[in-house]
Amino acid sequence: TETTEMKRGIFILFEGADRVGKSTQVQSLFGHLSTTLGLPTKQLRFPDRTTQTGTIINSYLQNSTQLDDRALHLLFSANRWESKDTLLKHLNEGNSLVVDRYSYSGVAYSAAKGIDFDWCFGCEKGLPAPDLIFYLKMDTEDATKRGDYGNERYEKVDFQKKIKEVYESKLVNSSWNVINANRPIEEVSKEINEIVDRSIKNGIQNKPIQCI
Ligand code: Z5A
Ligand code: MG
Repeated sequence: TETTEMKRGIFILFEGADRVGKSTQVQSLFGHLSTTLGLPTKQLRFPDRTTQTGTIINSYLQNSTQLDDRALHLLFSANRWESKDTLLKHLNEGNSLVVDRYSYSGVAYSAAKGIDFDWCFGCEKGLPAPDLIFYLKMDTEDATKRGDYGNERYEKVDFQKKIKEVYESKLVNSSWNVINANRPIEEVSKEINEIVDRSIKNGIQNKPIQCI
């Protein structure tokens, strides 16, 4: 039937500034999809620090490499482009993807440094687009109080406020799911699981994969 032909995995993305709980919620949703719903699911994160571009990015983030801001932006973007075929293959083979950061992190962090927004966004055009985006939202000050804050290059309050500003004024739109992230982990997960369950019930997996 037509429904069977359309069957593919769904691409779910988590975005937001530092320490809002993205990685925590990625893991929780992965459990919900794979165990509770029994769907074949994979977990991915960007930057993928295991590739050649990822190695340079990692060294930059740990403050050990100096790089031109635009060159860095292109590396982050290339890090996504080199995974494009894998992303599409997984989705077309029926694997759902729960992804920790993607194009919007790339644009938010670079535009927050003052690089032209459209130039930043242009590099992402043509990449596979997520079916569902969760934007985890909370006050910067509260996020900075969370565990491990302050070890990497970008973990400075003023810069984090600029990132939040770019997300909320230029990236988040009515198709995104804005989640109050300043609540207990289980409460946040429950809201996310409900949105995902409802989206699957409404046939989100039957739409063709879009491009950014
Ligand atoms: N970057 C970029 O510039 N350009 C790009 O294109 C991309 C990324 C893709 C590395 O990212 C950096 O790369 C990042 C953006 C930039 N900037 N910096 N720095 P990363 O994804 O590797 O960053 P991370 O190290 O995983 O941290 P994070 O993403 O900022 O954190 P998080 O994933 O949002 O939060 P978490 O690890 O789930 O939780 C943080 C802590 O809070 C932890 O102790 C949790 O146990 C706790 N937590 C989580 N949820 C809660 C709730 N609900 N209540 C209380 N405590 C909680
Ligand atoms: Mg994380």
